[in-house]
Amino acid sequence: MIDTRDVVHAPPGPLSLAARGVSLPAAAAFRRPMSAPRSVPRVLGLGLLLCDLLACAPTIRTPLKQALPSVTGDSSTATGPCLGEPARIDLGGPAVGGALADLDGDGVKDLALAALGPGGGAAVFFRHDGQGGLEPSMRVPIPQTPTAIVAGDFNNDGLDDLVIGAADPPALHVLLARGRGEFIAGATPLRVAPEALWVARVDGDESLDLLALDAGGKAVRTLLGDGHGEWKEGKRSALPARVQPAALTLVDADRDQILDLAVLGDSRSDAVVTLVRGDGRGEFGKTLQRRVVGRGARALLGAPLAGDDGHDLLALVDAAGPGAGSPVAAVLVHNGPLEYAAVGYFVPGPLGDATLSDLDRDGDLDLVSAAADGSAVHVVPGDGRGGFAQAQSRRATGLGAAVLVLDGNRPTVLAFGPGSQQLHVFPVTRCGG
Ligand SMILES: [Ca+2]
Ligand SMILES: [Ca+2]
Ligand SMILES: [Ca+2]
Ligand SMILES: [Ca+2]
Repeated sequence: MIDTRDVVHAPPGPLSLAARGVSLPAAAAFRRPMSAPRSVPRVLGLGLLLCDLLACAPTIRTPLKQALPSVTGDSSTATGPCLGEPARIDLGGPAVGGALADLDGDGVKDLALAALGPGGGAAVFFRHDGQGGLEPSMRVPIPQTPTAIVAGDFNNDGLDDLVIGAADPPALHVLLARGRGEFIAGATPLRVAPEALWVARVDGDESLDLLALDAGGKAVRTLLGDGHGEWKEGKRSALPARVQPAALTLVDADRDQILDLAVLGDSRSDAVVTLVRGDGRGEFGKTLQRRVVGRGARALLGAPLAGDDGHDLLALVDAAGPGAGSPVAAVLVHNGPLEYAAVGYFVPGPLGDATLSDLDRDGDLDLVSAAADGSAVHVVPGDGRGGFAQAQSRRATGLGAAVLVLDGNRPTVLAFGPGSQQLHVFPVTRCGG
């Protein structure tokens, strides 16, 4: 049984780290030697874009493995990664966000979800066996409505910590790891509830900061970390359009070693990627570039899609342009400061959340996306040059529109989100195998 009696939550107020520890149930895993601390996984952001996709010839410098587009759904001939039947874990309510962190100190990333439920908000912990097996571990009550959860080593001790955004009233709950599955809890009040959170270094020092999307999606604000697990509200930056949490990312678009903001939003009938310059002090002000990428903004991802530059962008939109009906993934390959080459691929859709992970371990990031209506999870193999092959879809009901990939010896795809009371755990298989 999970015992949460020791869980301590300070009410919103100055962060108190003197609270008692929160312990995960003892398990053999706790006694295994810890591996070296791993760096905080960050798939942040990105950038933006170029030309109207339809008018933009593919100009990626390296040749693609295949000619343009093609992707329209299931295929039995592909050899890339496929998803098996999902296992379902009841959450008692919808999860609003998930984060991967080594909760028990065994060197394997575990899962923490921020969820709603009959008993109120909670952080729900699952221990990961490294093979895709998830064991429910603990449910830590959050005395407010959780809105987002992120993981990072916020006090620089080599242990993964968690931050949970909350509303009613707005606050940031911090769970600092003490090792062996124990956490110290604290909270700090915010002026505006965060609809989503990102972990990044935005003010030039070595400690991790947070970027929060204001409820309503019209502005971001920086929450500057002090390296000890406490936060100070930084600058507020208005966004060029109302932005969904899945449609914002951080990339260094102008290559000045400072992260910039990339957002995908709707402007009139266009979906536009806007790159906004970061000033290195936590403010994002000057528009660097604005690109129409189609119609119907869905999601924006930043990652090394072609080569090792790391600042390419992938925008998911409902259609390439007026009169077009198929959802499109617009890939923007970063060729230099503010230089992008665009190419589009048809994808199954419409899509909700998306993430990038090398599911088949061939060294190239693959796109994992959830249908906006929670009816499917799609896997689109990437070729490492900005190209994508045919999508493979696993359909089921009530999946939720959020996806995460749990890495380990076997990558595992997780689907959850509003509209679903469950966590769905998909094994990754080889198609046709
Ligand atoms: Ca672990
Ligand atoms: Ca830590
Ligand atoms: Ca920059
Ligand atoms: Ca791959």
